Amino acid sequence: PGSLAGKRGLVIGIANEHSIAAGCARAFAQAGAVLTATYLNEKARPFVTTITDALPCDILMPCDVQAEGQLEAVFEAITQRWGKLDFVLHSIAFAPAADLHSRVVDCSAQGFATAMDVSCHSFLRTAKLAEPLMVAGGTLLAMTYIGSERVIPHYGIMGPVKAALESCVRYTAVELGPKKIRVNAISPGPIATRAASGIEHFSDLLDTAAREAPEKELVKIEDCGDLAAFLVSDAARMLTGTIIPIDGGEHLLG
Ligand code: 0WD
Repeated sequence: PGSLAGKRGLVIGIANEHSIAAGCARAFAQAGAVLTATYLNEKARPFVTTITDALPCDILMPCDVQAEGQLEAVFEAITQRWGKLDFVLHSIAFAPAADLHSRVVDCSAQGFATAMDVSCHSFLRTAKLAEPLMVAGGTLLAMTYIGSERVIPHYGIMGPVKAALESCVRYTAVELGPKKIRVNAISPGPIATRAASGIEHFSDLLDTAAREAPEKELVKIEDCGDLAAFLVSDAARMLTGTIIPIDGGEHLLG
């Protein structure tokens, strides 16, 4: 049995086979976990089932975190079916294109609120719903990017949003620590996904990473999966409140 044998986890953020969450879901399953997965809407569903059909996935439900009641319905289904939860991966982000492509200075109040709601506050809502199900402790994982700390060209308003997400990881780690609920974030280098394609000149980030990261190689979703599987395993039992870069060392460079 793998290191996640007997564990049950929720994966939010598989959009297609290229999604970081898809790499994580496969790694969780490989290590023996049983999953609940969500898809954004009916249009996305077939791309998600391509992944989940091959995995031990007990529950598959729609979840647009902005749609009233959908996140709650997922947790209700988990409560009915499992009565407990060991880990959650939150791997979603969104900013309206106009705000993403504008200067941070010009971000609209509505665009800012939407980006923060989908990409950050939904993590807090997920944590709150998971808390009562993590009776024997658990792990919450978020997906972030170094644009939180450094000004990365064209990352725009997602930089401040990821900074807020990382801060939420630290605060919730302190708040939930006494219940043995650990909270961490993975910070991958650039990966060509659909979300990434919304960032202008994203291929420049890929080129730079491949050329300049110490390991001279791009991080893959399988690499993120291996790290995620470790983080939700008992082997990471004393690890909480951290932001872990997985980028071949690119974060070390100026
Ligand atoms: O280089 C990258 N790709 C990096 C991504 C580097 C570092 C971090 N990340 C982060 C992203 O910011 C995000 O938090 O990883 C996370 C996962 O993103 P991804 O795997 O790169 O992208 P993708 O496969 O597109 O998955 C993100 C999904 C959305 O996809 P689309 O393409 O439809 O925007 O987030 C989901 C959606 O499936 N999503 C939502 N899910 C529920 N409710 C919502 C929503 N309202 N909005 C977007």
